[in-house]
Amino acid sequence: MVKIRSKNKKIPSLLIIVLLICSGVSFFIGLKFESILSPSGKEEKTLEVHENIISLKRKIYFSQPQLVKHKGYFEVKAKGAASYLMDIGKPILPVYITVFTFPLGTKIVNITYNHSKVKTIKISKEVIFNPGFMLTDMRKTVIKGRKDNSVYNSDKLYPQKWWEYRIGSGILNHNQTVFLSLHSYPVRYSPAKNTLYYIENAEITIRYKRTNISFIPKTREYDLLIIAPSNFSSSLKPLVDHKKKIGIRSKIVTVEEIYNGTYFSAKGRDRAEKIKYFIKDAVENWGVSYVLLVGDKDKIPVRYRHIMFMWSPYLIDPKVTKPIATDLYYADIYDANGSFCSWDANHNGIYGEYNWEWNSDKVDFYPNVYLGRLPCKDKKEVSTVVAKIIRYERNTYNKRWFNNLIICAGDSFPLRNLRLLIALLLPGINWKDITVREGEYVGDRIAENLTGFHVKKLYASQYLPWGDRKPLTKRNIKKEIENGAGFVLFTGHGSIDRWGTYKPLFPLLRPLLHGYTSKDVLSLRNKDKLPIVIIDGCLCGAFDQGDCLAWEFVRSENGGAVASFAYVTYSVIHFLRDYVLYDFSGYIDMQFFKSYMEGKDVAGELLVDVLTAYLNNHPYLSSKSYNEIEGLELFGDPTLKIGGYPC
Ligand SMILES: [Ca+2]
Ligand SMILES: [Ca+2]
Repeated sequence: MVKIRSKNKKIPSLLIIVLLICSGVSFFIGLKFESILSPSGKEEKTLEVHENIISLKRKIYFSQPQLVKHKGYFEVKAKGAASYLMDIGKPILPVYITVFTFPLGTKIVNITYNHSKVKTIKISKEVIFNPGFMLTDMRKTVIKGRKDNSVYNSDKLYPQKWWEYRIGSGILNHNQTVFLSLHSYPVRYSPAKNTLYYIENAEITIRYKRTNISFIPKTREYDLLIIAPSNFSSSLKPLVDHKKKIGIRSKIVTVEEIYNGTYFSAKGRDRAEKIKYFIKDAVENWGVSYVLLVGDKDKIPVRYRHIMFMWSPYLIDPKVTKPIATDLYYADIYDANGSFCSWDANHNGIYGEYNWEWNSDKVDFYPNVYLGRLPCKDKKEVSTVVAKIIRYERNTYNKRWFNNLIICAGDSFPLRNLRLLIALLLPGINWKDITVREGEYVGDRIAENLTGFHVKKLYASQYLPWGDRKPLTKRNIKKEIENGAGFVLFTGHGSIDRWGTYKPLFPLLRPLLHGYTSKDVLSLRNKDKLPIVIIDGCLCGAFDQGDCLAWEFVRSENGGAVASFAYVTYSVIHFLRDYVLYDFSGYIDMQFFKSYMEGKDVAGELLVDVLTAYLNNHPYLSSKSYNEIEGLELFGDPTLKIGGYPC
C-alpha cells in the first residue's frame, strides 16, 4: 500500500504518485510459485488526496486470451492470470487479482472500474468446464459435477460481471488491516454465441477515508496470550520463561479467570464467546497478537460451525453436513468495519451458518490474531510439548538436517476412477493430457520452487528404491523422519488417525495396508530432530473427535513433530492438471511453502499468511472453500520460530 501522511487536515490538495509495476511472469511452461499464486500483471498506480477523501487509482493490463485446443474443447489461458474461475460444471476462465490494504478503521467510500473497449473472438469449440473435485477422505471419494447447461445453453455472458471484490479485516505484520481484494475477469464467454469477450486493461479507482476509530492497542504489554485451565499454569511456566529470554512477552490467563471476569468484564453468551471477547480485549488493551490455546475440547471449548457442505442436486450426505469444529472462530475477531465478528450475525445461537436450514451468517474469515492450539488432555502432555518447543527453538538453528523436506505423496485419485470419470464427463478429451497424479504433481511443483532444501520424495508411484524418488513405505517414512527434516508434507487422503494415498491404477491404500497411522507416529525415534508436519487430507486434525494424527505427531514423547498443520474437517482437491494448484488443498500446500520462502518463519504467521492469501486470491468461495479455510488448524505454539533461534 502507498503510505501517505494526512495529519491535522493539512492535506495537500493534490498529491500524485505514479508507480509502474511490471511483472512479466512466465506461465504455462514451467509453473512457478510467483506465476501461480501471486497477484500479477502489469500495473500503474496513482494516489490522489482531495479534502478528506483519498482516491487510489490503479491501472491493470491483461494479456490477450490464449486458446489451447483439446479434441472437444478449448482451454482459455491468460499470461499473468493469478487464478481461474473454477466453479463446478462451469467454464474455466482466467482471473486477475489486485489486493489493496488499508489500516483497519479506513472506510471505503466507493470503487469504480473503467475498462477498455470490449473485443471479441469467435470460437469453434466450447470452453472447457470444471468437472469437479475430490474429497480427500480415505473412506469414500465423492465426485461431483456435470456440465452446467444453464450456462452452456445460454447466450448470457459468463461470468456475469467484469469484476468483483471481497473485503475483510485481518492481520498483516502485526497490524490490524483491511484487505480489499479485487478480482478481474478479463475474458467472459457466451456459449450460445460461441464468442469470447475480452478487455485489455482496466482502471480501478478506490475512494476511501480515514475514520477516527483507532485499532492501535492501548499498551504493548504482551505479545503472546496463553489461555489454559488453571491446573496447567505451572507446566506452562517454563515456556513463558523461555519466551521472555527471546523477547516474547507472554501472559498466562486461565479459562476460570476469563469466565470470572478477573481482567476484563466477562461478555458473551457462552464460554466460547467469552473467550473470544477476552481475546479482543487482550488485543486492544495489552497489544497481544499471538494466542495459544492449551487444552482439549473439554478444557477449552470448541466452536462448531454449520455449513451445508454438499449442498447440490447430486449429493446430500448427512455425514459431511454435521457441525464441524473450527478455531478460526477465535482468531477472526473483527469484520471490515472493525466490529466484533460474532459468527452469528442472525443471532439465532447457531454459529457460522452457510445454507444451514436456509440460513447463512455473515462471517469475515480473515484472522486478526496468530493462533494455535495444543489440545493437551493432562499436565504430562503440556510438559512434554513445552519441553519440545524449548529444545527446538534452542537447538535447531543451522542444523543440516533442517534443510531436508520430505514429501509423501501419490496419485490421490487412481486412474481407474479417472478414466471412467473423464470418459463419462468429457467425451473427446484425451485423459492422458489432462489428469495428473495429484499429490506427486503438487509435490514436484513445491520441490521445483523451493530453494535451500534437499527434497526427499517418497512417492506411491515408485517401485525402485534408488534415485531421488523412493517408494512410499512406512519404513522409508520412518527412516527419513529419523534422519531429520525441517518439514514433512503428506498430501493425499486422511481420516482421524491415519493418512494415505494410492499408486496409479491401484486402489489399495499406501503405505500398505492401512496408511500411515498414529501407531506409526508413536514408533518414531527422531528425538530432537523435530520437523514441522503439514498433512493434506481430510480429518487428520479432527482433535475434537479423538487423538488425531496431527496432534499425535506433536505430543509424541520420543520424536514426532514440534508443530503440525492439518484439517479439522474435510478437504477437497481438483484433479485437472495444473488446476490442482489453483484452489483447495493443492493451492494451500503450495502456499505454505511460498509463504515460508517469503520469510513467514513463525508458525502462527505462516498459517495466517496462507489463509489470507487463500481469501484474497479466490473470488468464488463455496462451501468447499469454507472447509479449507475454517478447517486448517495449527497444532503448536503460534510464536514458534521455524528453524530455531541462533544461540
Ligand atoms: Ca446464526
Ligand atoms: Ca477478520
